[in-house]
Amino acid sequence: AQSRAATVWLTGLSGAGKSSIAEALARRLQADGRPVAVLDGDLLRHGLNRDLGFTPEDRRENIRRTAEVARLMNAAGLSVIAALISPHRADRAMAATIIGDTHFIEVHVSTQLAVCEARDPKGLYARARAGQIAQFTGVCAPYEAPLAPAMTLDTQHQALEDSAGQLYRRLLVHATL
Ligand code: GGZ
Repeated sequence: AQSRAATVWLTGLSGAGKSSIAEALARRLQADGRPVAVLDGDLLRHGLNRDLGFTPEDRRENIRRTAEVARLMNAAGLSVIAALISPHRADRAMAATIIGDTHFIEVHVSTQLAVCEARDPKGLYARARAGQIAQFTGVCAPYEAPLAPAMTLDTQHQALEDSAGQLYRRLLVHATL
């Protein structure tokens, strides 16, 4: 089958491993000579989305802008790996509509809260538990898991690099990217 540019959309809690999987997957695809860009929520919030916070409205706008960028990149022939918490089903559905349902591959990085919280690489969960971060996903703001993701990656029982490899093989088998 003919490969074509699409967007892999990684959703999951803070600390679930989305960014690491996105970078590892991008390296594999780039090694194959496939043009790919990573859109990381945390990084976009330093530039394009620096005016946005974490209210439901701001998260929705964050996801809308990121999806519009992904759409433009896909149209230019560049595949995209997006890594955003994107905690609301309705917002991910909006992203799918913007990008185009047939170009949107939803992947749940399903690492459970207790594991993310034990990792706490940036100390954000501890600060959220101490009441120092409002609306922190999983602590005092909701996360709605996908009901029918294209794939679910469990980073609790396998290394991040193995999750990336699993996703990479799946994309190749389906000639998605
Ligand atoms: C969730 C927060 C918050 C709150 C700061 N809730 O794991 P990180 O630290 O490095 O990446 C997270 C990032 C979340 O940005 P997203 O654009 O992915 O979120 S969303 O899709 O919901 O718009 C986290 C950090 O920002 N962070 N405050 N209150 N994550």
